[in-house]
Amino acid sequence: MSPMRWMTEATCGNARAGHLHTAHGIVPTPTFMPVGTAGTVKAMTMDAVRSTGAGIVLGNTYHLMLRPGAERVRKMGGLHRMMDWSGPILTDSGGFQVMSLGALRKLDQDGVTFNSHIDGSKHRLTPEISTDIQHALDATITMCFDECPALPATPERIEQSMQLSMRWAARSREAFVPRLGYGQFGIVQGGTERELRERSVRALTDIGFEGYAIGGLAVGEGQELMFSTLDYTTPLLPGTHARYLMGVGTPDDLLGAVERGVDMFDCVMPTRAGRTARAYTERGTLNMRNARHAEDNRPISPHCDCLACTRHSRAYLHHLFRNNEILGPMLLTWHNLAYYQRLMRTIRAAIVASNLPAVAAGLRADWAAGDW
Ligand code: PRF
Ligand code: ZN
Repeated sequence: MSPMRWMTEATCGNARAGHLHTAHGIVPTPTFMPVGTAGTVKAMTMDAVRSTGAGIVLGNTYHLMLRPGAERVRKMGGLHRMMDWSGPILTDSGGFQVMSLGALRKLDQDGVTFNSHIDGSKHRLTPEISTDIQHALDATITMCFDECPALPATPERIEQSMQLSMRWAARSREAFVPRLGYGQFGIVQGGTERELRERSVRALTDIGFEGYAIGGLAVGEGQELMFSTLDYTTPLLPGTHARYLMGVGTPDDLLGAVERGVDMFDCVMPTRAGRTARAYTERGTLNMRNARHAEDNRPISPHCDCLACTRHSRAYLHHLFRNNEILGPMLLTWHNLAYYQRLMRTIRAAIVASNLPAVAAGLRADWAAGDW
């Protein structure tokens, strides 16, 4: 029974290029996973998602268990079949979403009881229930059930939460059913406390997972503290396994985290920004509602091969957003995901060519230079 595994292709400083080998295909890393929370990458067909070069997408236990329900997803043939994505899918375990979205949540040692943000109905998640649901969804990569406080929090609160998450990690592992090409990731917690991160890594590597996620960051601490936490956390993790920084981030966050040894990312930023008229480009971000685009016949980015850039002008995107036309969010989500995937390919090629420092300096200079 050979589980999913990650293999190194090249390194450059602490940055790694590799491949994730799964039951649903091979994904080059570093990789960005578009967020498909409710069984859809919002405003995108899965053909469009594929065309951007995405190799793996993310789904959410929390949302899918509430609607349509794990059993319904299973009856529809699993999440891959339901959403028409034959590649790997990673599902988050729900704990983080309960704490950020769920109303009237009540945490105990065994799990968490909460009211649905949709209709107020009462639900429960434990490490066992979350893992079972992720099996019913047929997730390629199952995440451990964890919990984390928003930062800043007291060291006592962070320590208690980390210890609870490590007990839950052991229970999540017990509940996990190994299958060929499938895997489960542990989630490192411990806030920005070095000693707590060390203890968390030790607890997880003692259990043993197919990959390791770094959780509890990008929760209000700021980029500098996130980077300094990564600086001492990634070297503690086994060099043989994939590392995933959960819920991150901006293009600059991704670049800095790859330089610190991270291989996988997910974030709502490119998709959410696409629905609110914000375009990511090689020269920073643009607001397509801004009047300066009203008569601009150039594409959003001269380097982009997405549908918005190859077939339409900034002026048209501006018009669509000003009229609240649904095509605006569709085209701009497509563009933003194409940009994120292009960025990851650029970073990966630089690692393989051993020139990441020069390429990173170029990317940062261009972001700072402003629009063409
Ligand atoms: N745990 C889980 N999901 C997450 C996080 C976490 O700590 C974060 C933190 N940035 C985002 N998503 N399970
Ligand atoms: Zn584009």
